[in-house]
Amino acid sequence: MKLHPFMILSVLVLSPLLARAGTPPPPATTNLIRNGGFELDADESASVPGWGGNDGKCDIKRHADGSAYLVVANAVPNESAGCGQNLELRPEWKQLKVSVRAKIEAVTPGKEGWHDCRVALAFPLDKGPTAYGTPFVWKTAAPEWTTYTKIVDIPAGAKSANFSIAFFGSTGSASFDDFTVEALPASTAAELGWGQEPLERESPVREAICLNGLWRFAPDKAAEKPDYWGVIRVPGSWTSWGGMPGVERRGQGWPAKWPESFHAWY
Ligand SMILES: [Ca+2]
Repeated sequence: MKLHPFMILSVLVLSPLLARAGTPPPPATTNLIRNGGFELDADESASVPGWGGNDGKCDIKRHADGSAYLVVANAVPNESAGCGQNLELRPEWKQLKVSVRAKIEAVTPGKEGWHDCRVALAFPLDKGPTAYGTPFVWKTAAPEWTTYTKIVDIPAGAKSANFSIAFFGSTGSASFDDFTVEALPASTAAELGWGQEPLERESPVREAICLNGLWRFAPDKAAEKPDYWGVIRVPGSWTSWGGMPGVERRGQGWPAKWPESFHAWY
């Protein structure tokens, strides 16, 4: 895709202008979710420690080996069931690697496209509407225990992430265990981001994909110079304008300063 500079203006306008401060990232393998294995105080009825929003439709059950897992079930059409957890984000985190082991016994979707079983992920923003990075959606049963993993971009300016494991406006029953979330700093994110943008099925005939993320990017000589390709965030700025995110990795031989007339490849 070849873009003229004026096309970038629309990206600039849509993006929150928040600078990123620097603090050391935690080890990449740290699970940021509290009680993601559902083992804490698992025998306390109607309580899932670390998880809020439980309205009695979340329960703890046991595998054959005695370890605990979460069951979410809703039998009333047009109602919802689930529990959630809020995660504070650090400015240097670029992406979240979300993983869960799940067994979806039954799902009957509701009227709206989001009325299904899902691990929902919302990023409330100070400026603009809440951004969504929903990692996993089930509209039909998947009755074998399966580990699902996805890498989700953190929108610029997001200070927290709200996770929900839920049936929204739908009925069914599902089991979950080993819920983990790891933060990926910029260097790791640049290696893992391509082609893993969240894909959401809105109906049997309609899917939506968010193209925000890390893109390969090069000034105008990309075709004849393979090493010229770098990495940029979308949305983002070619320059450091307004402190907003932009170039993650420069290509070899890029000019120190952009020329007045400038074309680029994404
Ligand atoms: Ca467990």
